[in-house]
Amino acid sequence: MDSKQLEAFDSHVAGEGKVEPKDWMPDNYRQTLIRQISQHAHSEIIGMQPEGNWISRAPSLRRKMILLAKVQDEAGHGLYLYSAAETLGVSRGEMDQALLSGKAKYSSIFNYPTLTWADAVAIGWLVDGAAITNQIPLCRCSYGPYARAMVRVCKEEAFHQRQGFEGMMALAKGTSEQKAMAQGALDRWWWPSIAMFGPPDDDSPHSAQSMAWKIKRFSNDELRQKFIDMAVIQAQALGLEIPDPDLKLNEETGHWQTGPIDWDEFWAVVKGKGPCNRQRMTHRRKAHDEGAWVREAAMAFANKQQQKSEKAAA
Ligand code: BYC
Repeated sequence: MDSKQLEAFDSHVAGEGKVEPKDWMPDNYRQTLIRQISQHAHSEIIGMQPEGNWISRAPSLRRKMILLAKVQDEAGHGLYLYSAAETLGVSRGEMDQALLSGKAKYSSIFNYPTLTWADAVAIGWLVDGAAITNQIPLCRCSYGPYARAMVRVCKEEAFHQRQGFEGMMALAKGTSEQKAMAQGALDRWWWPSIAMFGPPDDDSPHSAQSMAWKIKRFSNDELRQKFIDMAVIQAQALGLEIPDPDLKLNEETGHWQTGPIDWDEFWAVVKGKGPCNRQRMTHRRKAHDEGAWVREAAMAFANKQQQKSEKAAA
């Protein structure tokens, strides 16, 4: 590696310059982005499953239409992100294989089941709320294609979060059974949602370098705290109780302090031992196999178009 190139790269990034696909970049920077962007894309695609399960059982036509549109949006996010990762020289096929073989991760949060309609709604409120807290700073990521993809993703996530909160409000202000459903969903999704920000800072191997490269703008714990401060106030507005007897406002810092997070559970889920890991991957592999004919047809069509344009140019 040429030290002058590295120096120029570091000072470009330090001065808030964007890195574009054809620019020189250190190999570790490229590999870090491929890892993060592809895993982010996989999370969007696997993330369609827990909510998708409720499309046929949504309680009204309006809720069904909203949920269908939201799940389609998540597919779109996956596609923007796979495209952004492809600009770094990795193919879609390689990324698919990494997911299907279990080499690449996806977000821990999608390995939990959606037991009731309220769970599907709580995903919109809490999981999309966590996602947007994490993703707004990514709009300022140093890698141009990722930052630009995030701008559109965040606009859609903001809508998703609001529809989730509105759905929770309808349940929380409904009958006592509906309110109990909303509380049950909050009980199930609270801890997984705050763990979703990743391990604590002193146990996060990638954070320091990713922050130096301005890929990450805030640490895992900083983003987690931002989310907790927002969600606690929202839970109060809903009249629901956060399932944490140790939760308290720290008067000095102005931040809400939680009890201990169960990191053993988090790592078990990341390593494949969550309640739904096996189901999510079985479903994904089946969908991939059943989509083989679509990929073949798309390739045949692309080849035909290319031959046509080569013929026209000859
Ligand atoms: N789950 O050093 P760390 C969505 C892994 S999609 C599983 O802190 P980093 C949505 C991490 O990958 C939500 N694994 O890593 C979709 C690393 O392992 P590897 C996804 C996790 O990268 C549909 C190891 O732990 N969002 O929002 O600096 C509907 C050490 O961690 C998790 C994104 O992907 C986890 N939760 O920071 C609704 C956002 N956390 O890779 C919503 C983009 C950590 O070395 N990604 N790990 O094998 C990021 O911002 C960062 O990659 C993370 C982790 C904050 C997630």
